[in-house]
Amino acid sequence: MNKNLSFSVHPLTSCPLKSFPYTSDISSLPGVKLSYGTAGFRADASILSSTVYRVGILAALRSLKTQSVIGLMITASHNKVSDNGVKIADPSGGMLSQNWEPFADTLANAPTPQDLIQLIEEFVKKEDISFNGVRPAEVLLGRDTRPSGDALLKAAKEGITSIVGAVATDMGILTTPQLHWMVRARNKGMKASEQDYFEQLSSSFRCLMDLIPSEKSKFNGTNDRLVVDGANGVGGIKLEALQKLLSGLIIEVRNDGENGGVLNEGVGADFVQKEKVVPYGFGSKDVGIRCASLDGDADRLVYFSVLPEGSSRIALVDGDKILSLFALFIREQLSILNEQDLKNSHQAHLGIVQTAYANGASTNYLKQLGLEVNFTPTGVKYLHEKAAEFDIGIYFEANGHGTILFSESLVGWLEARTKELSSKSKGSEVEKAALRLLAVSKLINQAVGDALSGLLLVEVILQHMGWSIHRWNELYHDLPSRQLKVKVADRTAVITANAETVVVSPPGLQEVVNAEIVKYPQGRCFVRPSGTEDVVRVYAEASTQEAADSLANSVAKLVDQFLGSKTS
Ligand code: G16
Repeated sequence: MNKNLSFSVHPLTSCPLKSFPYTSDISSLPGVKLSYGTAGFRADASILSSTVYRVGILAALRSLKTQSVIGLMITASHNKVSDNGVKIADPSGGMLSQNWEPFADTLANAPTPQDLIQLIEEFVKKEDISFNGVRPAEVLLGRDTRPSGDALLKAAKEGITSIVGAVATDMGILTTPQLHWMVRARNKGMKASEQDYFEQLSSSFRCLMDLIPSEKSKFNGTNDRLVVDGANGVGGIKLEALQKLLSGLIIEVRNDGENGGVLNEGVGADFVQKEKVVPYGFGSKDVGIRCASLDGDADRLVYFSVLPEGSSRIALVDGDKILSLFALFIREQLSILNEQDLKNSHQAHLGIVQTAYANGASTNYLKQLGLEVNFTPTGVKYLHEKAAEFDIGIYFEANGHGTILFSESLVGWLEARTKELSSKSKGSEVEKAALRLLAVSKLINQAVGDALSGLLLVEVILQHMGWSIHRWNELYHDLPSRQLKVKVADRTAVITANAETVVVSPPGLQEVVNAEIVKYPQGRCFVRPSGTEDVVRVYAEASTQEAADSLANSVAKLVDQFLGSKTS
């Protein structure tokens, strides 16, 4: 390992690298090809130090280029505990600009130190990146609770501080959305500590609770109780801290990682959503209680209730239903403003964004509400970008990853209008609707999907509606569905189009999938390569569970025939 290779990145830029460790991991692993993928690099933690070091360099360069604070999060989210990963938060708090992903890929896969140096030199020149001596690069670092996080954090710091003047600020163990929130807040000149995050969430939650119409029944008895599965990750720990600032809600956190449970193993949002069974620690004692599940880094949220049959089955309330609940509430507030506020020049445009995984019944429901529904490929980066085109854009993946975006111009208008109304029409329905929307824009994470802020918004909307989880779940009935993973020799051989609904390569695969789909009433099925795991995913929907299972199984077999099983 070449620990201290000094060199100058580009003679014109005065942007030298001081040291160059972790160079050999990737080149010593023939056949390993890393891709920035759906949400950053992910792999077995033991091979990631080189990658994390290199992403540290990338983060510092991104900070110099944008003259802003950048975030670097070490997490593999819903993946198993022995995996880890690394991703970048851009100045807005959103995902790394897609323009930089090819650079991230080549950087991570550069086989030798010389290749790496050359790549950086070329990129710095092309992007005209320099250190002007005034504003050094600054990167905020976060990590989840994975045991490998500490060592990888060190690698990230070394990568960042390889760039002259660059500052790496360790924000500690965080949820992924907390780090994204902090990056956004820092770049907006706002207070950005964890305490500030908790205070913003709790004060906007309080504001929404105070605005619940008095005639609506507030939660009582078992209804003010929520039991949360923390996936044995960071989310449960943070929720326990946050709930100290909340009133009107009793939260019991299970699987908070304290009792020897393993991260994401038989627990967490991904497990609950895919397997549709109770997570570890839940059972017949919980029948009738509102339950929620976070994933390993708390960027996903699903709800469920335990079914009374004495089995481990649940009624799942997934990301699509969370989206529908949010859409109903936002639509209600917007229609008050759009119809009753004569001074409303804004007439905000509400848009919905889903992926092909959205249950067909949810899309029909949203369309029946008269809402505009858009589709993007899987990956928050795509949904977020689309949602940002609206005054209010609500995006959710069925897996529970999503948020609500408010345009700056709408937030500005709401701020001004609520001030005007507080002097002229205090207590009016119009004022309350504007205040509610403003509070939602502060409660719900504007940078990325956030299970903690999403959970608080669900809770307050249920109280606003006077709804139980069962009433909420009755909004529409999901079509039975099944998701399968197929291990193949090379998942990158699958290329899709039309928001991942059509396979364009390998040739002929889509045709045989189509021939299967037509055999099933209300059949729908698609095939796509995962961006976070080395598998091809198959999703099928049909009028009965048996049919959905059968469609998914036959298509999985076709995928296997076309692509060949993985040999390892
Ligand atoms: C990440 C992305 C999500 C995506 C999920 C699964 O979630 O942020 O947008 O839905 O991976 O992606 P794929 O099917 O490509 O593996 P997380 O929660 O793991 O960060």
